[in-house]
Amino acid sequence: MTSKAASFRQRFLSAKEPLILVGAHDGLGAKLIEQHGFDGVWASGLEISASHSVPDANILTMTQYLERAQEMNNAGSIPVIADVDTGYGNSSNVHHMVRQYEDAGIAAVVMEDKLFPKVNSFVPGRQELASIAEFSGKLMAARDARRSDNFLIIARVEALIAGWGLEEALKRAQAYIESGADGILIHSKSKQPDEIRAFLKEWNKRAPIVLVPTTYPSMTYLEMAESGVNMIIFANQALRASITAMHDVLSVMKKDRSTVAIEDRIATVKEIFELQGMMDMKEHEKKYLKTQKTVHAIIPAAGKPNHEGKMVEMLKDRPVAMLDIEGKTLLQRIVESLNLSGMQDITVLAGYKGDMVKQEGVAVRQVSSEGGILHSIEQAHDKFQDSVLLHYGDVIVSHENIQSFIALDDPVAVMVSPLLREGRYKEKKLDLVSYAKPRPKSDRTMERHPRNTLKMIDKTMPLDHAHGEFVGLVLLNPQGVQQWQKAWEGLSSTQKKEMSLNDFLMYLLVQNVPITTFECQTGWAEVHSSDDYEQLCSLLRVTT
Ligand code: SPV
Ligand code: MG
Repeated sequence: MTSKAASFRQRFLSAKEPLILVGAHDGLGAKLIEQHGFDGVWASGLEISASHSVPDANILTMTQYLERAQEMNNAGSIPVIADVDTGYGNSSNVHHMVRQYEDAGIAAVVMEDKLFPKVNSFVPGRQELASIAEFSGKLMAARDARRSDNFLIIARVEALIAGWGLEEALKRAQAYIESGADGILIHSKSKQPDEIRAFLKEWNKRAPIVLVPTTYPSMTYLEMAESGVNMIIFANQALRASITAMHDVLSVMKKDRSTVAIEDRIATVKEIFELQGMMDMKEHEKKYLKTQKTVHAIIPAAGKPNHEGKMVEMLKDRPVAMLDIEGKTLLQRIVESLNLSGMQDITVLAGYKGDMVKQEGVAVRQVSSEGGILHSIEQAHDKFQDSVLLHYGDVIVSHENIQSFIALDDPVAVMVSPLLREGRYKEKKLDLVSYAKPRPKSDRTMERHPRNTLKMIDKTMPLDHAHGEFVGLVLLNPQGVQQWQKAWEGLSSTQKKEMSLNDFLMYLLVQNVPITTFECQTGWAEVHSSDDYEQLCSLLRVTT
């Protein structure tokens, strides 16, 4: 692969039109400059100093300037041309500087013929020039130090800045080219481009030229192109723009004690994430980060209510998940439990009164309220990767239980409550569960969440055949996700539309997919009847 330095050298030396570089002081600035299609980044000494809140006068060390240049270089794929002031000392410092910058992947350096420590060219007063001989020696040291000709060394002539006139500027430029510089940056602080025009005319394209039109912005790109300029540097305009924007929002926030008025003129946090590569990092994590288990939670909450009694009235305008339970909706409580268990990717499938379903921090998908629960789960097909937790929208489970449940690594697991109450059985058709190898009733166990293997799940099972009740949570590990998908693909479209979750779990068993049962004696509740609802409210009233 061609290095940035090699391709920049080629473009700079043969430029038919001037390349345009923009000044920056950090990786973020460099990223924005690249996004806008500029040819390169100018690692500006003025900007880097200003961003440290110190004068542009070699207050910082070479290492500090280099670190920033490297950061800008790493931020993207366009070349970085570094402002290295006077080379940070004499010819020995220059030798060291060139090695460091070249090794860091910087494409070129621009070194100025002032005395160390320099002062920014626009600051009135001391602008001391090195002798031609001394600076030529530094250029020769720079040339000898570079490992490859691709690394460009551009000499910056400060004679016009120091008020030494056109003749001196031309003399210096010629001497520097003869000492091996690859190009000349001729700098001016004049408000009009006249002295630059005069220089360009006399110079007559003898060697590549770089301009920094900070004080003479009226000089057009066309004129610079026709005068044979190879590169233009807009050295500090992006920093100046950001200072103005920051003043603007800071004063509004101070005055209003609020950010409302400025929200629509500032970048979104999402935009920051994009610029800093957060999405790429997440993709990487998915691929390489094996320590953290990713569990996608899916909450089916689309079904039409088939409740009785007072619940009919309560669910007239909202699904069960949006019932208010002591100041928070059931959904909010479910999401809090999931968040506390470390789950962030949560998808709610809303159908019946779906526009009522709103919850911070979750993705709500509108699905049809017709068809079975599996049919709506299918709408979260894209979430069937890594591990998946299906969580009914009408149950609430403590985060301690969820945490222990999702720590399982069995292909398919269901959460079961071993407490079966006859009264409840009579009033509602429970999802009853029986185990393949039930423990004798008297057996003690040291396990907090005893496990078994599912034999049957069915609403019509006689109560004395059952070992527990399905709580409404199913966990699939990556292997279980695949087995689930495979079994699902084998169903006819009518089955897909109508099959209940119980039947599908039984179908998995028939396909030789074992299902683990995971017991939770306490720490869960469902909201089916108005009694359930009132009981849960009073429970939470006591504990919260
Ligand atoms: C810089 O950006 O640091 C420069 C250009 O050297 S100027 O500030 O215009 O001198
Ligand atoms: Mg500078």
